[in-house]
Amino acid sequence: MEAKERSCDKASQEMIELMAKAGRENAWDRLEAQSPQCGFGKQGICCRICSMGPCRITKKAPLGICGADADTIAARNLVRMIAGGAAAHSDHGRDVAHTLKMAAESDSCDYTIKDGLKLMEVAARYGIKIEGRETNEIAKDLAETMLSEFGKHEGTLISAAAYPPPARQKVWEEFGVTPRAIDREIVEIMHRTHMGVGSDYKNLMKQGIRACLADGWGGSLIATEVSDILFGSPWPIRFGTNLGVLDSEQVNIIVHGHEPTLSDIIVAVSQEPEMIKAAKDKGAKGINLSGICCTANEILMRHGIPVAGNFLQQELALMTGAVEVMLVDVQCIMPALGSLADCFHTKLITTSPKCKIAGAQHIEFHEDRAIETAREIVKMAIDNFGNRKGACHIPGVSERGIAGFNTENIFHHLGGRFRASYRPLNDNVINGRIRGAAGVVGCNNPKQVHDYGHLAMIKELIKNDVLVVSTGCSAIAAGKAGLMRPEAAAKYCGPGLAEVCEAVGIPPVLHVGSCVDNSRILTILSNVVAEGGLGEDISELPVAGAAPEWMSEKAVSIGMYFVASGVYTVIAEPLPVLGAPNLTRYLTDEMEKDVGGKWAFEADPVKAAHLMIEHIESKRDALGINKARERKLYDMEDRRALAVE
Ligand code: NFS
Ligand code: SF4
Repeated sequence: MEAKERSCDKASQEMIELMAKAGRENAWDRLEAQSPQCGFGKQGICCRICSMGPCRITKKAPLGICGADADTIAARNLVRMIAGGAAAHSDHGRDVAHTLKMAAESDSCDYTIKDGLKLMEVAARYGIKIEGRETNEIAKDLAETMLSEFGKHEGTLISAAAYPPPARQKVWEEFGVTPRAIDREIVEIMHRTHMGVGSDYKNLMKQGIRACLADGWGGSLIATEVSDILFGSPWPIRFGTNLGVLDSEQVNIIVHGHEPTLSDIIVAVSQEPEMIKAAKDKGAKGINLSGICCTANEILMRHGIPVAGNFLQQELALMTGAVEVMLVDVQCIMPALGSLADCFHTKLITTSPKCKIAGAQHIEFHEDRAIETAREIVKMAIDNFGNRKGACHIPGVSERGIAGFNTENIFHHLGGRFRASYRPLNDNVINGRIRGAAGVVGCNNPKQVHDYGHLAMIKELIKNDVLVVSTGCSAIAAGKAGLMRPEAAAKYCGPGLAEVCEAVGIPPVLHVGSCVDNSRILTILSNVVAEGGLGEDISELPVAGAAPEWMSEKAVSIGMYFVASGVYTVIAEPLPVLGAPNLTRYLTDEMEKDVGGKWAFEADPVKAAHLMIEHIESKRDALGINKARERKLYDMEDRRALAVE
């Protein structure tokens, strides 16, 4: 298969070709070796939950040995995927909450509270007393309250009552899916899907819904809020992206994975004058830090650190031969990196006790000696600079853009300096300049042409005046394609969206962070509802979601919490349920009656964009904002409202 059938990204094509020439294997080659993939797995109708099985559902054998049918088996498999995804996000949330507790309790901790204002806002939502108290006391109470949200035995999540619109909370209450404790919902999935517990697919899905809500409005939201408190809230910031950000003359350190606790400290340490001097002593021009996957997004949003690439570029980055250290924590790290790093001087370093990889060196990272460990790792990279084997091969391809948008600062950008509110956004949706908004998020998947699904979909959406917010590997794809430059508005947008973007100076695709930061999209939607004029519930908004190249269990949890929050969500690779007709009908149709949102599966990204646009227009019709109205010219007041510094 030719490189351009594998990726539409120029830098990646170059590296894929290089790998082929060098006889080195990557995810695309392994996909070919795995093909054809198992049809039972694909359709979700293989069960190996007990040792009477494995059972596969066929016409001849429509029931597993225990009597489970296709709907039961596929539903159990799907909710177990949600458990995996919700666990990954939420365990990350737990770890940052724990770091907050450490920062609050000790003055000598390497972490401090960087955003005191956000701390107050979040503490107030959690019902913590603020007046007359020290920052550290408030932070400690908040951290402890958050940590108890994971395992409490009574009540429901505080955040599920503190963030979503009241109408949304009522939908969940009536349907019986208001999340209780975060860990509890995940454990209950594992219980309910054990052999011989429930077989009613709808009742199984109901628990999947409750668990994903505990992720989106619980664990992930905690990860986002606490990261802002500890590492600083993002602010619009320029950045460079793609493999061309690597520099053959500098010591290259790539951080890869998800949690900001380590990477944020690496940012600080790699800028220390002694470290830079040490690098220069070894003949390098300096230290060049970059990121891959969501940990990249975390330090991009807060420090403008360049992004070397998204999920499918992790092997390609190593192949440059220019990476001294690739430092990984958890999630989306291919085991293949171990043997590939062995072919180069590159040191692959694992840091989490949760993640050890064959072929990698393990340097355990503990929050209580963060700076010390970070210095040790940066020094290893510097010492490794002289060990490169042969010439580096870095594609000369990179792009620039602006990232760093979040729930709070979109206020400033769309509201202007003197009108910090969502009013101008809502007004522009109501008057139709912006038709609506779409969240395009998620992974890469070698089954699709790398990045193509994201880019084709996003371009079609903005061409039709739909504002796009993006996270994760999708955001990286958009950044690499220049869609996060403010100039992209004139080039790619319909006239209404272009007008708004140009007046405000924002790109048409707003980078709102990592995958746990999909929680920011939830809080943005809550704010839009609260601002008024677009209905009472998220399900009434002219919005849609998509993960055109999804692959991970986290993406299933994310998709499901969007759907369960009332958002129509389209994905390319179908959920593994197509062998279960009733379950498929439930997810893609009937579920809307229960929670206000539903799934759609569409492989063609442009067709998928049109499904989203149709949905947005139908919501506009229902809101009564599509009736023919005089389109007033942009008056002075509007301009003032949109002006930024
Ligand atoms: Ni999200 Fe981030 Fe990328 Fe997918 Fe993986 S890095 S948490 S799961 S692949 S977007
Ligand atoms: Fe087969 Fe039922 Fe056991 Fe699954 S739980 S492997 S369907 S017998």
